[in-house]
Amino acid sequence: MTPLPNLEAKIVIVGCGISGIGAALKLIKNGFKNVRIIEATGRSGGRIRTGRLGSNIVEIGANWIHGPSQGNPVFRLACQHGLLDPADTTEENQAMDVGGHPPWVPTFLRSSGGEVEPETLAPALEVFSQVMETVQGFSSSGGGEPVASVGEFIRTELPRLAKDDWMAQGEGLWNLRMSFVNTMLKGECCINGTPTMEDLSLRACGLYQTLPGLDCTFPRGYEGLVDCLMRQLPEGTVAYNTPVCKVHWADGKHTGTHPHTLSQAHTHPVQVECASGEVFPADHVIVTVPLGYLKKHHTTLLSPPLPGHKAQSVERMGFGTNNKIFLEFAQPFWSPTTEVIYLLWEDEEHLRDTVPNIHTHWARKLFGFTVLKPTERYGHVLCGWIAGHESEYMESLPEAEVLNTVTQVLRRFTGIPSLSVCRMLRSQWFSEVYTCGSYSYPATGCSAVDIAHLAEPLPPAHTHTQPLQVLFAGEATHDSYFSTVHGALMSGWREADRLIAHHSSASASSSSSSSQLSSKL
Ligand code: 6YU
Repeated sequence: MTPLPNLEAKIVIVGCGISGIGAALKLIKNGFKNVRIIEATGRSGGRIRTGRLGSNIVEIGANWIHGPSQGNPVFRLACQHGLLDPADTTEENQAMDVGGHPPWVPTFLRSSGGEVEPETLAPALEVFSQVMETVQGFSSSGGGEPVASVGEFIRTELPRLAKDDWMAQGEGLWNLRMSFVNTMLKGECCINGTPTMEDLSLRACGLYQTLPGLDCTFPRGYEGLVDCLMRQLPEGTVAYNTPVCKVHWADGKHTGTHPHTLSQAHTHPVQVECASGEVFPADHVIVTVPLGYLKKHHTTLLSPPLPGHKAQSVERMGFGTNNKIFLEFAQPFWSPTTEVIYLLWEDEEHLRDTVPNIHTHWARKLFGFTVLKPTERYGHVLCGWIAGHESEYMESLPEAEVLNTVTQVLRRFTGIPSLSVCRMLRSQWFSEVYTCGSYSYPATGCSAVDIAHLAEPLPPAHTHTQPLQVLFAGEATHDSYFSTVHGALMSGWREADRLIAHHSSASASSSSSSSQLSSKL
């Protein structure tokens, strides 16, 4: 007979994003009675956040279900709760394999004003795609990379494949196609969440796995999913506006720093100390704070601090910024079929995805805009995408300055001097004190081992005297779906399963030792 877990164990989850909510629900559904979530802010959902631009809903954080098919638990839950457009859930959509790059209908605008025909850029797209495929090949074969970063590889490989062919067609065309390559590099910075492609590990970028399915959105907002899950939690599970400042645990080497009396520290090995002074004693804590927050605070958040190998992986793994700038227009300047508008700067140094001067040129890092569809639902709204330090700088500027700069850029690229924006809303993920950026990426120098270290619980090898105490979940701890909502959710479930298994085996060994004892008696 399978032994029953100790359902009385006190479990505290730090963070009420999708990974924390997922962990709590799984534990409660498995009968655990003492599960609390402690959340620093006044809301649930973390980086899933739906906002408003006038009467439109817009996603400030996560946008799409990446790979909406049966292998994706976010898709399954969204279907169960009726949160998607039926047209997005067809077998046909689920079977489409887009490899993380949905085939959007593009419009290309150039900095000298006006459109560039897609056919003119087709050879550049072909070469760029070819190089990116080679990049994936290195990662999947697990070795033999000639250089450390994806950016460095592209800088050496792309001109080798492109130069003679494109040069033969004239310098103007060569330059235009190289501008397109810069735009694609800036787009990849947004997708991967890296400041530049030089920061993305050639060895590790292929760890990220895509799922089949044509990416889709939540017509009534991503936060609808969070609301459905939160309704299943018992009332009072979450303590809001309660930042955790220290997690006290026992590694058996350091003398305790527990803020509570010795007797309480004895009965509950972990003490979760909050900025308010409140202390939550626990048997186990699941820490789900974003990697950006952990990078900044890990030396003080845990006492004793993280073991060296885990701290090094926290520092080595990347956590970057990707922001959105939503713009609403009275009338569209794009065609009804356009799904993405790319900006091609024709006067830039080739093969560069950073700007020469952030203060004066930050807006050049915008790779372009996606069009919010369908128009009947959203009106005429574009979403600009900007990654990296340029994006972080943008956050620091007054809203009016951002609006003015982006309007100037669009006037220049469209050649419409009267173009104006009705409303603007931007995200500021780097400035969010409990997030410190957007999502994780495998930085140059990282490998799968670093992600494994991030997910490793404390103490790493638990024994009867050193029980399992601090567990780690959150998107950055998922070995193949990091940087996504489904990766975050699955990481929360993984840690809940770890605790369920831990308590089952603990009760198995205690029941077997008690049966050994009774047989002796
Ligand atoms: C996805 C998408 N998407 C755009 C943008 C962003 C993200 N993602 P949470 O942060 O949610 O929760 C932690 C909680 O902890 C939080 O509430 C804190 O307040 C709290 N906390 C912190 N400190 C605390 C303390 N001290 N005490 C108490 N509480 C504390 N994902 O699937 N589709 O379209 C996008 C996008 C702008 C910012 C996204 C997307 C990422 C997800 O939003 C994110 O992973 C999860 O929501 C995180 O949940 P969580 O629970 O872990 O943390 C190589 C290669 C790589 C290839 N990567 C490409 C993949 C593409 C990913 N793309 C994403 C793109 C967009 C546009």
